[in-house]
Amino acid sequence: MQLSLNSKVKDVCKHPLGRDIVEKLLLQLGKSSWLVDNPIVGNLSLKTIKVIVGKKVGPGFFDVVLDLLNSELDSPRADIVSPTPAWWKEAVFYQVYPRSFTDQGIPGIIDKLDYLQNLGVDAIWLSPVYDSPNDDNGYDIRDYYSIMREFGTMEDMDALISGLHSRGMKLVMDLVVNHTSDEHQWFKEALDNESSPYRDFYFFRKSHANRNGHDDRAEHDSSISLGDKKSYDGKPPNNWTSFFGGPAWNYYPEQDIWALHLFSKKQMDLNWENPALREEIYKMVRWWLAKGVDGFRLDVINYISKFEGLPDGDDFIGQLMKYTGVERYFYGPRLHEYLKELRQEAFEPFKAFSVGETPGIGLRAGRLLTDEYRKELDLIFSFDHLEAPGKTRFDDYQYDLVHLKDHYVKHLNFDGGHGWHTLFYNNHDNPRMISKIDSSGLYAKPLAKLLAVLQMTLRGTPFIYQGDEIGAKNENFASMDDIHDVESHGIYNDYLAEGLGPEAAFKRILAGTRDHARVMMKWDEVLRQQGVNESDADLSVLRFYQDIIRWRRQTCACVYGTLEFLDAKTKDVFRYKRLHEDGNIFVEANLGINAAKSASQEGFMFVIGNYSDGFGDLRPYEVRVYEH
Ligand code: ISL
Repeated sequence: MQLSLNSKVKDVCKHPLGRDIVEKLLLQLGKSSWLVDNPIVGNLSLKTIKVIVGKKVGPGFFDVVLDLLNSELDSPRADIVSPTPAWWKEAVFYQVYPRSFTDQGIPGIIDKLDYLQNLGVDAIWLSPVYDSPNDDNGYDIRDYYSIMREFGTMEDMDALISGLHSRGMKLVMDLVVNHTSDEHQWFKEALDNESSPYRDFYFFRKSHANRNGHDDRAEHDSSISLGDKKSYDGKPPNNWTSFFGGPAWNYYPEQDIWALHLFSKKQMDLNWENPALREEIYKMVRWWLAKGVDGFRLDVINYISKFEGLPDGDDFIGQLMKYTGVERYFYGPRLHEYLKELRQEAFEPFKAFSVGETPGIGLRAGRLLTDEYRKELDLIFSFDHLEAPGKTRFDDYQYDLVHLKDHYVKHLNFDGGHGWHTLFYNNHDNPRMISKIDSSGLYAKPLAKLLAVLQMTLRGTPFIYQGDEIGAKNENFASMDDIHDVESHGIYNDYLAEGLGPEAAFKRILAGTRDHARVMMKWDEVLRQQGVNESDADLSVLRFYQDIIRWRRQTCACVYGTLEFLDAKTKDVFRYKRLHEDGNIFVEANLGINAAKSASQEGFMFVIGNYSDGFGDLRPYEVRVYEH
């Protein structure tokens, strides 16, 4: 059904994307869903709501939202099915960030394959190792077909693939196809020659002639010299902003043209509307798969379809989401079509695996991307569980695990068996989760083990990020000089431009910088944790990870068992069962530091926990796993 201003709030809530957006808003505002689900509000028309909130949200808001909702006509299936078995549902993945896993590039990773195998890992997701000028640590690819020199050679890559395969492990590479480096041959040719066939591989646009008023972002853009600013009329083609600070458009004075970059100024967005570009991408994916790669993690893959004409973003949404324009591409009108095509043309012939990185995608849209019958992606990474309601990554606050529990209760059974989930707490883009929960570090060890248990026993595929297995924490960076990430510096400059003092701006960067997760892997700590003479009662985090992964492997309930939450409404304690014909498990976890009553279940025997024994009240962040 097409929605219009005559539609009612309840119609919007019935729409999958509409419901996702409403829920996201309610979460941000800390309000209960009763606010929209009660019949009085539910029966109000959007026209009436517009009269009530119109001033606050501005004139274009409703049109923009309706445009977005009307671009999605499908709904997830309502029936319940049993999940089909797949290797990637059973596997434990481990993300390697090659710049800091070792300082030896790909040969360094090969040296650590035995370590990973001993840990119990089945597959690695390798962040980009392609040739790149490294403006964004390899997420700015210059040549998809060659390896970054400092990481090694194509022969090293082949050796990595065979080293993994000979150990029965798999390799998932990073696929960055929303953008390329501005040093990619396609972009260079496209910029230099207006009639190049590559011109339409990107978004080149003239200044927006009709934009009203003077856009002072141009004056603040220090990358453009004063002389150039004369020819540059201060009007980028639209008002979108970049995730890495400043406008999402780069101006090329010699050609008097702008090009779109949602990320850094050197990461130019690709135009997926162009079939020739899509064919180049599919060809490249097939080339890697033919080499033996087992699948891909698809970088910001939900951004590849932009609304036609690249219309301005809504200012109110921009303020709310911190980035202007996102609603014009985070769930674009041709996204499903492109994903189906990519799967069919490149993944399907190799039975390859895909996990999409999909920032901003909610529960229902997530199903439309991953439900098996839709033949799009196998899995997605969404990030709603990584921050508490109303908080962003750059807020300095204490993360409450009750949010995590609420998130899981809502999400993990929602796919009715048609889809599957990813279970992760860290990656190369986020500060360390255990530091967000407890900045004192006092509970780092029990917390690291608690997260390991949740990750290995909930319904979904675990993705360990390098360092999780030794309980890695945030770093004590002293100033911006210690920070290398292009995102942190871009956002820091935005903060200064907004009037924040250098100290306050640094404090925010310190809370959210991606560098916490990008420092060198602490191999001395690995050695220590491997070697310490410890009692079973106080295993190192590393030994605990090994144990729980090994146990997961032999416990079918952990993978395919049905998931049943107990006491879902009880705060502070998280209890669930996984039920399977080969045996059941029961997990209980104290989500805070106050003692909590244990409610062990009849017939279940204690298997593993993060304290010395499984008796009495639950201690701070204690988790216990039982079997029956
Ligand atoms: O969308 C965001 C904020 O809402 C960003 O956090 C965004 O999700 C994230 O930065 C996207 O990450 C991926 O693409 C980037 C790269 O820098 C990251 O390392 C990568 O994981 C651009 O390729």
